[in-house]
Amino acid sequence: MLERCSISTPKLDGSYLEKPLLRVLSGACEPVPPVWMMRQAGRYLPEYRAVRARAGSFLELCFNPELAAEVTLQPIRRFGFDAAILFSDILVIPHALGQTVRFVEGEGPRLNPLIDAAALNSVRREADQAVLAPVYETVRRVKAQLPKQVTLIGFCGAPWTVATYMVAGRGTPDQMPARQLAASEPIAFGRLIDKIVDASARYLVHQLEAGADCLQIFDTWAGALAPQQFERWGVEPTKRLVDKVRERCSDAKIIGFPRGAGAQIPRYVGETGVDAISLESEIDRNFAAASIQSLVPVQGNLNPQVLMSGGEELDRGVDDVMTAFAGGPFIFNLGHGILPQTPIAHVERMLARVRGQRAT
Ligand code: 1CP
Repeated sequence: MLERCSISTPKLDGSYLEKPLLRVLSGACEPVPPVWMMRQAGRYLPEYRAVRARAGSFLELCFNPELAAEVTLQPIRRFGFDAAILFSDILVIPHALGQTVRFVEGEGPRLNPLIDAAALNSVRREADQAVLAPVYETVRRVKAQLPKQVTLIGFCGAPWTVATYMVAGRGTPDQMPARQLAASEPIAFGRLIDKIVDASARYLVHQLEAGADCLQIFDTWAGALAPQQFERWGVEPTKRLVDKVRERCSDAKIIGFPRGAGAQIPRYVGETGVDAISLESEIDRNFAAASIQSLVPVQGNLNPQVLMSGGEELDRGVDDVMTAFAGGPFIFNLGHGILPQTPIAHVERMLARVRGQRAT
């Protein structure tokens, strides 16, 4: 168990000392928590919309190192966040595994669904690294331009969450198609999960080699699984993914985001070995502080809707989150991605509040 407020840095190289977010991931409590936002590069920023319009399709933006690096850096320049997150998407892995992926404006991703065992088995064994190479180039470019105190976060989707999109072909309210196929074709579904684990491990290792300082694994659909299924399809594959990354990069720092996993998160921490947990807005804060933050540093939790509302509701929301997690290592963030309609002034107000400056 991690001792509260102790620095247990495995490798005290310069980057740990310079970057507040990495210090927190090593167990330190910062008097002012480092802060960033999920989906911080996105439609709420006019400068993002301008680049997005030039890029062509969304995937073309993800695979254009010059433009992807530019949109990764935009929120750092505008707000001075403590972390930049690589601009890409979790669905570049299905794309590199040979599945057709496209993004429909205003709707979201569309893939050719995998409807039966034969379709599951038809997925390529290995990701095409030529497809992913531009993402690594984006990491190198961002790294070269990032202020030294800013942490660069690489990421991928958790195997379960990526599989849900590969099976359903899109986001659905409960990702039922993947739950059904996992139940009716567990062997073929397990093989798909294995392919995603291998491709994602390699993808993350390449991101670290290109300059990512730490990683986040997004398991957006963890909460769609009942506990036993979460163990089988959520925890176990994530553990293998983490182990494979650490085989190559033993000191890799990894944040897990098992959204909706609630009471199962302490077990997820113990079994997967992630270094920190990103907390959704809906989680019970007392539980999270007592049973998760006592194990590992935590991140997140501000409701994106509260950020969109702004005003005093936002001030109270920020204060509540800060108070709940003041007793241990903490990174300020949202519980999920920023909503596209969010006014920029609200982000500024949130940052001022977190950093103890007077609200403007
Ligand atoms: O141009 C646009 O505005 C398209 C919207 C968009 C953006 C900005 C999509 C489509 N993806 C992204 C970038 C993205 N996606 C990032 C970049 C870094 C950042 O945070 O700034 C990251 C980390 C993701 C991760 C991602 N993509 C997740 C996991 C986190 C989460 O939000 O739950 C998921 C589930 C996706 C799939 C996806 N990509 C895009 C959409 C709209 C969705 C969700 C689709 C759905 O479930 O209906």
